[in-house]
Amino acid sequence: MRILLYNPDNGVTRNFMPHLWMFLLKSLTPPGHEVLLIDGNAQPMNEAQIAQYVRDEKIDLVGIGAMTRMIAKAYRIADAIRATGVPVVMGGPHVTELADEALGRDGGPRHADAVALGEADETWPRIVNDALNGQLKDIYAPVDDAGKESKPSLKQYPIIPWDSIDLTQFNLVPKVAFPLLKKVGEGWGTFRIIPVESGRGCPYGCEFCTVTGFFGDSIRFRTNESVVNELLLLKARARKEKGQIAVFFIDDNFAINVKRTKSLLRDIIAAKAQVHWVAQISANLLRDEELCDLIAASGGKWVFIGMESIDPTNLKDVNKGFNKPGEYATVLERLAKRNVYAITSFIFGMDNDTVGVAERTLAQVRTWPPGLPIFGLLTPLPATPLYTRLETSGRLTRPKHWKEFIPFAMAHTPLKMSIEEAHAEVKYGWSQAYSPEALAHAVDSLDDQKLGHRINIFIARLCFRGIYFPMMGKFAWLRVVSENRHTILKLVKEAFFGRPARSKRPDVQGAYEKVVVPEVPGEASA
Ligand code: B12
Ligand code: SF4
Repeated sequence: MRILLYNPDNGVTRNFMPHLWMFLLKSLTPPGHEVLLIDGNAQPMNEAQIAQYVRDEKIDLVGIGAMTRMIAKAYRIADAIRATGVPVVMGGPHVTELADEALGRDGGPRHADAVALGEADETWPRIVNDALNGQLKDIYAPVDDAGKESKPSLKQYPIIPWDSIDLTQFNLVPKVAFPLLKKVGEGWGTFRIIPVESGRGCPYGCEFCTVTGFFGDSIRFRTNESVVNELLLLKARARKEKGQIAVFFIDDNFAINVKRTKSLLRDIIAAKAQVHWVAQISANLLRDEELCDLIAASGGKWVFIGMESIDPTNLKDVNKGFNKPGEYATVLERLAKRNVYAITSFIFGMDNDTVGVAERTLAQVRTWPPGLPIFGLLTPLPATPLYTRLETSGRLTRPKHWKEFIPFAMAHTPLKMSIEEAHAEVKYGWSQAYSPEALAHAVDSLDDQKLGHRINIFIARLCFRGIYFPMMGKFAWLRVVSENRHTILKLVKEAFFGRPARSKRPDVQGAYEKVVVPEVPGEASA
């Protein structure tokens, strides 16, 4: 069969990274089938275009995966494909929770011929065989022989053939710039951010999160060897195509078992498998100095920290009391001393939030080492304890918010402010944190660092700005470049003419230099 795996676009940002599920299912497909991948964020298609594609390419089976926020688009695409007579299987977190919706058993229209519940590593080969025999069932659940729910072990993780897989749609370097950039340094002809998982599951059970329910509270890890080999494969590919690769360890909490993470990072260093990487790690686990040393030494550049709120009452309300706002600054300083910076994620519209929460949060953020703050709204995702709590108390204003997805819009009323006030707080957060002044300040606060680091933080800020302010056209970019021209000119001038030697920040000097950070090929230096 010819199988198409399709991920719908999120309608807000272009993709900066492919979705792992597509590559994983491709690798787990039984031999004898051809699997094509389309990520709508990289190759946007409307319903008519996808139907035409399916006909032209003579596709026999389509698999669609989607988060809740893309599910309306996923259903529209599925309807268009099914209208051509090709069966559609859907999987991922949303349809796992609301299989009846996808199968039209809730009174609405049917969108999928079959639904894969939960982790599909073991059910996917069965789905493909049933489709081949024209015997697709409605629901595929991961259960053992006794009919009990089973979670796949990650010990026999498939080899994703990163060295040969077609990744053209995921190159972040504009096509026109390929030939020139190939020759810069060790080559920048391509730049890709690749998702790699080293483990699954999180026991913390934060109220708004689907992960503990979906992946379970028992944590499973791949072997160190399998992760290291994957990194080596990725590095080899980057070298071959004179490009760069960075890795996003998509584990929900990369250091959930600190001992295991340290052993993995040591093995990465020993095998010289370092690439620049980013991972999600909760603040409480970053108290460990040795872990932070190993993060830096193994290529870690950015850590995503779900801070959520600077208010302990809010954190307790959503079952995330293990976050201690009092230690955020120390944790970020600890990372910054090693040249590792943080993507700090905040949620507004929590029950104890009042007007002014964005400014109060920013007032703290401004005292921290520069990073990438991001702001969202508390969102009741289906099947989360939060959804049940708000539904029971009659506070949902858009109980099926996913049917009509609106970016940065609440679906329930916060307790101490109105919905409009919560929206204004998010807008304020983004506008202030990504204003030209804030960007200039972030660059200046790294005055004692290599030019490369300062350029990195500037570019990262420009890109993150696009999460809230759509950057879809050339003009959007031109406007931003013009607004930030002073900072850009300053960096360009320094690149060409250098700058007078400066003394290092006294708080950073000693500790920073003690850490032995092996050079990662392609690291920008100036
Ligand atoms: C990486 C990641 C991202 C990346 C983007 C996605 C990418 N390019 O990979 C980034 C960081 C950008 C991101 C952003 C967001 N994310 Co996110 N993200 C993840 C994360 C951590 C890993 C995803 C992953 O690759 N998992 C590993 C793979 C193997 O698992 P999987 O995708 O679930 O696939 C398995 C099964 O679901 C199934 N499957 C999946 N699809 C299909 C399709 C078919 C046909 C079949 C048969 C099976 C199948 O088989 C796979 C193998 O078992 C997950 C949490 C998690 N651990 O999954 C959250 C998660 C997906 N994100 C979530 C959310 C809410 C968001 C945001 C909305 C957060 C926010 N408030 O801004 C944004 C939205 C982004 C956007 N604009 O689209 C939620 C989604 C919940 C939901 N019901 O929709 C999750 C589950 C985390 C959570 N807190 O609950 N995210
Ligand atoms: S720590 Fe992160 S992944 Fe784990 S339950 Fe909380 S929000 Fe979800």
